[in-house]
Amino acid sequence: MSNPSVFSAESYFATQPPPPTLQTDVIGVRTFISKQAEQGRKVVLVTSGGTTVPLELNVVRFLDNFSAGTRGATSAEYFLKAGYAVIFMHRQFSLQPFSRHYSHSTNPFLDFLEIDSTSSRNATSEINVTPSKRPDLLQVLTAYKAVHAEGTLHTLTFVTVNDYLWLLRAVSQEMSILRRNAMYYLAAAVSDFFLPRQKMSEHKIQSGKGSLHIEMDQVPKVLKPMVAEWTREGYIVSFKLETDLSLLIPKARQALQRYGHQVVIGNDLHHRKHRVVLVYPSSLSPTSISSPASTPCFNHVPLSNLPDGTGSVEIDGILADTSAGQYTESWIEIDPSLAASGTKEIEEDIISELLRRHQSWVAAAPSAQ
Ligand code: PAZ
Repeated sequence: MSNPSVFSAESYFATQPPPPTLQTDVIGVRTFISKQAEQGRKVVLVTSGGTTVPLELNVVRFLDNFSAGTRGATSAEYFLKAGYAVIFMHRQFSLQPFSRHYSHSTNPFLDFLEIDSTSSRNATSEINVTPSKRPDLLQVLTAYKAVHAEGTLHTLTFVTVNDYLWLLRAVSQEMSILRRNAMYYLAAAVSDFFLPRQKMSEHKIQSGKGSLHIEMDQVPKVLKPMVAEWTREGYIVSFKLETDLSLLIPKARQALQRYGHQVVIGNDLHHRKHRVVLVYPSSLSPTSISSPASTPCFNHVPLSNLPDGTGSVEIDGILADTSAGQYTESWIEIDPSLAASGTKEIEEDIISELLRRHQSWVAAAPSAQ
């Protein structure tokens, strides 16, 4: 660790303690993976929701971010539907596959239930599901029960960025035995800054001394060791969130250039539910397989109000070569009103495209998988 505020992944894991449940979590993941491998399933790790950054050891205050886990929970359902086994690593209490349809704030389940006071079978009244809500509920419940019966969903939780990093490393290392049959879909909104344990105050930070100054350290860029060391040939999909649209494509390209993984999905905060861009090295074009019958609706050209991000660009003080040709973009866009009403979910099209590309990645393995 030459610059004390910039941790390498190695120095991070050497100095920050693992979460107490790590060993138990790893055993559960190992068992799940070996069962899925026996059954010949592909496995995807979906990370979802935001990480917290505690400010005290006895945590009273922490930094957090906006992510509700919608992208991750929704995507996990589409992976399951496609026959993948899913390790769903999510922020505690964020949205989860299936139950997300009945979130306490947007669709409280008590509103789906009625008391049948006409029933005379018991002294107590019976509960019924509101008839108009039954078809949707039946659909979700059927898919949920099927996934449970098949044992294809394994859930892990994190809260802090430290929990997240330790879990990500451990799960990735466990999944590496699947080689190309593993996909990593990193949709969690992970803090870029944290307070190392050694700098935290033990007790609640006291007020009364004027303003509060906290200097945070940069969270190590773990995609680098993830690609180079933790996973073996796995198909890695990272996400890039920006609020400045002009940075989206250059930063996605820069990430591919720096870390050497397979896809970056760029999204901007306010349009993320109906528009994303998949950026990938042009060398990974899935030509070895034909398109599925239900190819999603794509816009292969950037929308007119978006920058195409070609050429070199200065990012974080570094001149990045983001030349077009080396990278290819596919925009996926759905009708915003359909996305807002929940009639259509953009994740359906994202996953459909990734499945095609992952299949191509598996087929292109140097030796048979
Ligand atoms: O959780 P959500 O559905 O509200 O938001 C999803 C998202 C924007 C967090 C995700 O699509 C994403 O971009 N994750 C990576 C964020 C980043 O660290 O750049």
